Amino acid sequence: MKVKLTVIILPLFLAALAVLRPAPIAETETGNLEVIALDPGQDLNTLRLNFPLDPLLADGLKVYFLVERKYLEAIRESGYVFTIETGRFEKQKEKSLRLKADGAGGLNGAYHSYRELAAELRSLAASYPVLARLYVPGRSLENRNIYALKISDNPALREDEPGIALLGGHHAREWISVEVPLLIGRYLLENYHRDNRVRDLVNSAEIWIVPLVNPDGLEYSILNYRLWRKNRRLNQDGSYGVDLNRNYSYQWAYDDIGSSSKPSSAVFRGTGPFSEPETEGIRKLFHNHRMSAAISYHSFSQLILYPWGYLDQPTEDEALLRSLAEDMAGLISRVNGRVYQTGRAASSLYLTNGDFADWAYGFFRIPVFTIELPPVDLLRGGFLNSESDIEPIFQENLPAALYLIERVVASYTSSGARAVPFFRRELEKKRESMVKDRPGAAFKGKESR
Ligand code: 0X9
Ligand code: CA
Ligand code: ZN
Repeated sequence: MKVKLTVIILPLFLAALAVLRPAPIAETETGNLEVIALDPGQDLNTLRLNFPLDPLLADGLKVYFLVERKYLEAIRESGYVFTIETGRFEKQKEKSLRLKADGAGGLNGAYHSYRELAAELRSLAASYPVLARLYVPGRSLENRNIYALKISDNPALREDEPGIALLGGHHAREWISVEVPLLIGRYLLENYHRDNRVRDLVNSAEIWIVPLVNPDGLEYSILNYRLWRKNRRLNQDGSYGVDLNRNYSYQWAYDDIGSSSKPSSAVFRGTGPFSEPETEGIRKLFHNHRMSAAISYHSFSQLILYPWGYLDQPTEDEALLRSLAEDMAGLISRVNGRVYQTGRAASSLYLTNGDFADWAYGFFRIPVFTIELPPVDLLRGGFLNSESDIEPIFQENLPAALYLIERVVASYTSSGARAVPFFRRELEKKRESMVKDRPGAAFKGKESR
């Protein structure tokens, strides 16, 4: 199935932006980048095979990529037609000299910086000690915590309950993807006592809220360069960043279309599977706590994607994954009327290898979805989501997340072998021996048995 990207560009806003001069980008590693827009009728897969391009978005009319300036001539000579749109992407450096990331009305407005997120998670864990416990399954390169808020009854104990992980913030610039899992977590806690459904779900599952997989990248995006995507690894060649959503072990480096071996590429896969401490933290979390389902929030395009991403082939569980995705999309559209298209990840605009979803499904055989949240509100706040997007995007995603948790709980409690979520245990075992993954290191978190 072909998934169409459905971002809607508002012509008015484009006209307003057209008068803005391209902002000079001072940072060494971003100074040589341009944003180009191409007609999607052209062979973009071949283009991406030949040049390191960073896909930014598609709006149904054009596909936008970040690319190093030195490639522009060669791309043109290969027969591709594009326009340069760099001026539309304002840099925040100048503002950041005056404003800090933290605090209301700062550079990131209502969105959470790392520090704000840490404070919020600590406060939730402190306010709901009976229902929530904060874990740190890993630390980033710059030594920030990767937080995992566990929400369940008896949260300090491992109980025989299915785990559901809601992840966000793999990509630095996708700020809304941090807010949605955080707000879902807060909603569960705040409504536990007044909503029977929420109470039942929280009592019968272990819900892991991991809103920010890439804290270093987020801070860089807030303070330096709004469109930063990767983590902040200083690579061999002097460039920065590994794409954390290409650094997972399942089919890592399967080909050079779905990820890049070139460090300066926006989809650089790293020097090896789990070479980055951030993905290693997620790996640990999943190896030390049995997960039965996961959603990885990204932005944007309004899509619900399921594996595979590395190859345009169905998984053995595609029918079930598809029906879950369709059910979730139906629940989402009922809230604000926004349509999220569903489909196999690889059938969408491009292939990926080493992404979280392929790994979590490939290794654990659980239902895993990548949800690409809605596009920017172009009339408010520029290219990226406005502050007023946070609440409606959370609201529309809440029923879908609750539904997935509910389905997982129902399947878990009705199966004889309780560890089996949706898919067969035998396959999971077989897969474990097939997949090259590092053996689980001892968990250094605080959880007691
Ligand atoms: O490229 C990614 O990692 C995800 N898109 S994003 O624009 N948020 O960076 C997509 C991951 C899902 N996999 C595939 N589409 N194959
Ligand atoms: Ca529990
Ligand atoms: Zn993303």
